[in-house]
Amino acid sequence: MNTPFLVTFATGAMLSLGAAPAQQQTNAATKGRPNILFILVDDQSPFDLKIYDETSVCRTPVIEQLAAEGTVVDGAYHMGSWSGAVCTPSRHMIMTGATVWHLPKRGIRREKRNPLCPENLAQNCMAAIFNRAGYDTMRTCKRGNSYQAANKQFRVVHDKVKRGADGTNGSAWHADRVLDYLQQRETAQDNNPFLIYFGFSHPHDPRHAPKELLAHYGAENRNVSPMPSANAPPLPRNYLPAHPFHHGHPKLRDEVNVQGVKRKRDEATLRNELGRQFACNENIDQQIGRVLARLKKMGELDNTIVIYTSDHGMAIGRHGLQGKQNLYEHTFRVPFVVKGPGIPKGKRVTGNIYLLDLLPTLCDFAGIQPPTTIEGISMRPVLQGKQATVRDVLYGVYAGGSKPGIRCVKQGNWKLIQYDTMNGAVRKTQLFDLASNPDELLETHHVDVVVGLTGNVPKRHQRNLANDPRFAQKRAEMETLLLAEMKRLNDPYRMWNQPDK
Ligand SMILES: [Ca+2]
Repeated sequence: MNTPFLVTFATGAMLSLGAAPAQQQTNAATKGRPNILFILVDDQSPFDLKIYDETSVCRTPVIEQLAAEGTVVDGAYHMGSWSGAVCTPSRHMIMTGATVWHLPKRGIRREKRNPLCPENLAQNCMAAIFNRAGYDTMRTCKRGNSYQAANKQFRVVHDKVKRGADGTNGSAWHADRVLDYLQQRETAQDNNPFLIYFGFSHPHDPRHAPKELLAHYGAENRNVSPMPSANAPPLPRNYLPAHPFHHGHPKLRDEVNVQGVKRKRDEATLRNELGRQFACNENIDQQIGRVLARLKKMGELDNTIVIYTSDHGMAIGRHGLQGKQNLYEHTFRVPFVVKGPGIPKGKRVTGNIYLLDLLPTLCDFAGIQPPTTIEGISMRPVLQGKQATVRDVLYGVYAGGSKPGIRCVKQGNWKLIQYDTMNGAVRKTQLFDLASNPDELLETHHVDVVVGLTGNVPKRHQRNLANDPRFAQKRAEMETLLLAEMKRLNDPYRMWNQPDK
């Protein structure tokens, strides 16, 4: 713990020395600190990837190599959203390390500014912190649905929505921006450590992917065949033709208006859409490979912390849902892989991390004292194998549709999800033991027609346990825990069965 204070002191001392040239000061202050390559994809379930579901047919050799050379976090989550645009709060949390109800907005109509948001949040975002510490900061990402006041503070910014199938219109464009930047650093002999925010606009819909990859996954960008292609990825184990009750957000774009899917949940449509998703994932994987190869050639890779994650997960047919506006594990969880100096190779850790823990973690690795606006916890001890988790209890929210919406709480293998939506018309509780029911299978997954489609025969106990009297005490415990988390995190709403305050 001594290093952050020493470096902070050193940096502060440098800043007060008016006489020395700025470049010289920075090099001295930052010597020996790691580079950071933060890779963020848009809308990817961890279960798309072989590293999280060995049955997945999605090819991502570069991510698998990262996992082999680094550490995979199994319990990585985004905290949720108060907006249908789940990206927006997620990306605010990544940028600031603040929790979901303390962001500049909180989805309350006619409220211009969240009174619980710290005044100085934008001055303590990722780029601002690392600029002050003498890092070179660069960002490429999709434009929009994020924290513009934070994004613009990177010294170099190339933000555009690039969701085309190929080259200059797709994922390669973002990689090219990073490669150009690395070339410029090399030409200028820039030796400052860098923080590169390497974001993609994919695999977010419409999932346009290169033709050869689509062909591999038996998918079409348009004119979806009414019969499933033999090469298309299989339906997920927890696929349903429809969610058993309304998800709570009427006319939600992601559930009713995604190009090529709309309201359809049939096998051919969903397998085609998964094929498109996997093709986009593989294309991203290739682009990451180009950047990592360049860093290796420059001799920078061994001193670079590489983080791979997504802003949130995705349903695409799982539980009969299509979008990212739910709290099942496929959507509440994110992929999270880290490789870098001092991080064990080929390890898996539970972690229980949120994306908002990223910023304090980066500060920790870079020896920067984190600003007080950061509520996240450094996961460095977890990544270095010194402890298993950073917290015991995880909270999730979706309040972007009818209020109060959906909440979940997770402790160990137990997870409670509650739905209070559609003006009281939907009031549901789900309780899962994820150790024995990791796919969160419901009664409906036991129906013959569903089993016929997925080929997955659930075990008897793989169902929602909320109304099973044997688990009444566990349900009560989890409900108590949910209320405690809602209070702790300043959730402005309460569920139907909770006291108002
Ligand atoms: Ca997203």
